[in-house]
Amino acid sequence: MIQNKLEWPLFEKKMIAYRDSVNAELIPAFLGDNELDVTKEAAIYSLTVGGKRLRPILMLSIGEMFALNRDTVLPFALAIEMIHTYSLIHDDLPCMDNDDMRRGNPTCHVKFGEAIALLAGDALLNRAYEYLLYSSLTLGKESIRAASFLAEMAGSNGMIAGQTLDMESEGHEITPETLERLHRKKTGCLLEAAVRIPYLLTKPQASQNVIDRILTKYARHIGLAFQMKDDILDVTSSLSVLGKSIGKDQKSMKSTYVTLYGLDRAKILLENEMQGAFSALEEMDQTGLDTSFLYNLTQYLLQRSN
Ligand code: GRG
Repeated sequence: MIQNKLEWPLFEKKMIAYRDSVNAELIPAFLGDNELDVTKEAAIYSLTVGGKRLRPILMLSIGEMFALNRDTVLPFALAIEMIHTYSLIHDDLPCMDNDDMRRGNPTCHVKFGEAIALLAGDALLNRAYEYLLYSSLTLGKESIRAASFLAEMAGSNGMIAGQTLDMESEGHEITPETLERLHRKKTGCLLEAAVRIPYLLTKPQASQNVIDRILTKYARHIGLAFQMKDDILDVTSSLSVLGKSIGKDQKSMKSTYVTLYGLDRAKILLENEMQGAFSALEEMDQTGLDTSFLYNLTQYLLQRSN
């Protein structure tokens, strides 16, 4: 059993503090000294219309768990949110999922047109690495290694491979194995980067990689759980709560955990993944790390309504 759990109000207070600090630093990091133009305006629109900031919060809180200096983790927390936002802008484009609503607001291409939305995504992706590479000049070798890992997780064998499978799977039923592979890549890889990068930044010795193994286990379970929850919300929630169109997957004949297994079984699969995540946290707890915030965050993922 995990020893330390936070009282829920304290957890919420910490979540708000993390989210506020990300929100305060995200736009300055994206814009730098550059002048605004319509592409940057479109990118800033998508960065500021909402978003739970889950990936930066994972990074900052895990960084704290390892007693890392916040300035070491922050560039990664900001860069991963830029990459995540680029992926959502491109995912919503007419040539991909063709969505009108995201984060409770019109999607980037609805607001700014398709060409500018495409460029806004490109701008976010490039700025994320520009910002990281520049930060690495002072942060050193480990941060270059961590940036390379982020690129791998977001790249053509990671998130983009997942999106490719997603595009290919439209219009026909896929096997449960393909569905799992798709989501391990599309949703899971970026979450895995968020969970493992703070540890990579601690300059771990090869002999300590038991921690990395536990973090990987934790990340992979929350990755699948996150997607299962997303699929469940797609049929049980509403546009006003979720902030994006619902029932889209079924309309575009995409296989989801709900279409393949049914709602009740999808809920059981979600519960199993969450148990896997909690068991990884218990292993982490036994190494002497303070997993209390992560414990509550994992519960929050299970309970989230958007
Ligand atoms: C276009 C290369 C490319 C990739 C797109 C992430 C992705 C790949 C598509 C998003 C499709 C989707 C809705 C996946 C479900 C899980 C997910 C990533 C949801 C959005 O993440 P949240 O809930 O979003 O963290 P907020 O808005 O809170 O940041």
